[in-house]
Amino acid sequence: MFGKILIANRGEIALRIQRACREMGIRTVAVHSTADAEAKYVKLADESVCIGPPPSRDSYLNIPAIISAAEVTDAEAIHPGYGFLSENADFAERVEKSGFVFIGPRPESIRLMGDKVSAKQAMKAAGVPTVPGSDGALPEDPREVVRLARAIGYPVIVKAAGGGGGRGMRVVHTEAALVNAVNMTRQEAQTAFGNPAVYLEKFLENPRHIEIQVLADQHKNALWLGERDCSMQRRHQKIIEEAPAPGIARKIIERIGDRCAEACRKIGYRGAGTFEFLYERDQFYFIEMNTRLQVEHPVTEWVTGLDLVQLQIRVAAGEKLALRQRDIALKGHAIECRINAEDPYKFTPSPGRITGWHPPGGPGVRVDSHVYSGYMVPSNYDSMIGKVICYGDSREQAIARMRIALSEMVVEGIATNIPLHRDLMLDQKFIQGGTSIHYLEERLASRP
Ligand code: MV4
Repeated sequence: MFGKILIANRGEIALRIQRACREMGIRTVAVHSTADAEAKYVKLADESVCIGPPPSRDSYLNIPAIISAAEVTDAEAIHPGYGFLSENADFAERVEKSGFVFIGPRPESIRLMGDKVSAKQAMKAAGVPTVPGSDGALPEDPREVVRLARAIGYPVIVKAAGGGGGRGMRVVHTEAALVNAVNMTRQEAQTAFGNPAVYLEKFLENPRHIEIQVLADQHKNALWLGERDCSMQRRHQKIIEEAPAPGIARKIIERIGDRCAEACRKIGYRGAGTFEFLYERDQFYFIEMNTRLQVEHPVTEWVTGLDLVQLQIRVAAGEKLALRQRDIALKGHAIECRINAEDPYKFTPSPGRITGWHPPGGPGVRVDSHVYSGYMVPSNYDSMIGKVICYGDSREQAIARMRIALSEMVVEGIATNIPLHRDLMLDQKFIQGGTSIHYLEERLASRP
């Protein structure tokens, strides 16, 4: 096992990774920007290195500075967390070329999944059901594009191969609008991603967003660790996630989960990963794969009883998975509310000093956060200041505990979205379960 790991991230996930390392007897190196110099998780690490000024591109995205920090501290491995460099294949490659272990997939897997066209083709070939659409990138000839869209049937969606997570896509309802939409998306894709390749899919009007967690070792063993329902989102930012997904037959999910694990074996995947699906009318359609640990991993941890970060570290060190698929059983229900420093209904960011921090507690409550009374929320990074995760034997109990947790929670000095979460925990449609990806935005739009 590693003796020392460098954590190439900040905030709650830097603290989460640190805790896993500490439990495993691994020393930790925190890297931080000048904006995070006084953060408690930086002081809690065994060592820390300042890697640059506040802007991410000069610090948390500064590859040479991070590799130098690993060299001067004699770290053996680098955990990238989520966001920042976590899905940057060039970073993973440079980490390994410099003699460190990248705690994540092989660079080739990151590259394969980073291109949404090659990701979809690989997963389709590996037996994962995908959204009907163009088989690969669109040809130049507009007549062929028109033919393809007719075969798929309107509405269609044009997506950039270099996009993902909601960037670089356009819905097209009629043939008259098609060619212009394809050209516009191509141009934007060239500018934003340096890759003009685009593809077509049938546009699903009212799906849910369900994802499957996987974990693979370097010896061709792969497991799927249940699913998460991440449909409660606004502008591609998830705010509530839960496991398991309410109202979906276990048989259907098990078939998809087994396909995901098998696909991991086929492509020689290693580490943790997430298969993203749209779910509509009892059917799963693969859209993208994330090759990192996700923000919402705690809901999976709670219903499986596993520590995903420790498992990531173990498989990165070359250990064989000690678990078999039959050892994985989902128990109970977990819900996560992301707590953001923002206006709860206008969504404008609210950085500044937290003057009072009173997190909830009690049975079935977990709070993953790096903040404290007196903490300054910097304006340079995203607005998430923590996550409240509640567990129950049933979904009803998890919701009831979340209501209590949110009623106890007080954050002073800045605005947070806690009032929105309190509303949602009383929302009849949410309580019923199974709302689509559009539900939150529609509800916010119709607020008096
Ligand atoms: C779609 C779709 C409907 N049909 N693809 C948005 C983010 C990216 N991961 C894929 N996205 C979508 N792809 C087809 N064929 C609707 C979305 C979508 C969405 C997906 C997941 C979570 C939130 C979303 C919000 C708006 C649109």
